[in-house]
Amino acid sequence: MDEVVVLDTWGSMFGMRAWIALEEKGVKYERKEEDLSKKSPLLLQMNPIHKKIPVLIHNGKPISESAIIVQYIDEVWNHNPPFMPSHPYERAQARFWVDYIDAKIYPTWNKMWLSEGEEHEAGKKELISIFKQLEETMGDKPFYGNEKFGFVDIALIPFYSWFYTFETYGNFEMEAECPKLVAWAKRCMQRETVSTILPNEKEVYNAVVEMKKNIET
Ligand code: GS8
Repeated sequence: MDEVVVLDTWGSMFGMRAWIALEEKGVKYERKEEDLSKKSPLLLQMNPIHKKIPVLIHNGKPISESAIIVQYIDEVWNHNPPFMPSHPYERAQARFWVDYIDAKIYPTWNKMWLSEGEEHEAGKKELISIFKQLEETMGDKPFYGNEKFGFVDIALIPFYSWFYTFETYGNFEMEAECPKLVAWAKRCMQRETVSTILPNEKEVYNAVVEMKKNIET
């Protein structure tokens, strides 16, 4: 019997990826909530390099970095439909877009939410252009470049619970800017594995407002 533990924090788009992947594969696991202002000895021991969540602990062995965790889950629990496309070229494309998501969304949001004036405006424009790019490359299939829910969908859908926060801080509307992307997100939300895991968007926003207050005081 496999022992599977996930070290996670509420609201983390990276933590949600591991969580959705496990649910999709029907794996039994225990989720341990980490307080990032007071990291547990277990987190420090299991991810001594980055000291970040999520960490998947499979039979005592740690795996870090959410995109790597999702691919690991796909390889280990391979009795269920794969997240990865079967063709090597399509797999490379999927990895490219997940890498793009990781390199762009969170760093751009991070630049935007604490800044004002020109920097804030530039960050907002960049964030919208990233989502427009993702929307364009998504294609016309029901899921990201694919007929089936897969790797890129798992990597991107957690950000949907942050759309309201991005919109509110950036003063724009995702549905007006990227209608296809929002339609895709709603399709993903029809899956129980996604809708039960993604937190309420207003709660995410309130938590971010609190975080900002704490940084500013
Ligand atoms: C990012 C994880 C991350 O940023 C991944 O797993 O994909 N590239 C990694 N984790 C954050 C919480 S989510 O904002 C974290 O653990 N931060 C703690 C810290 O930086 O000290």
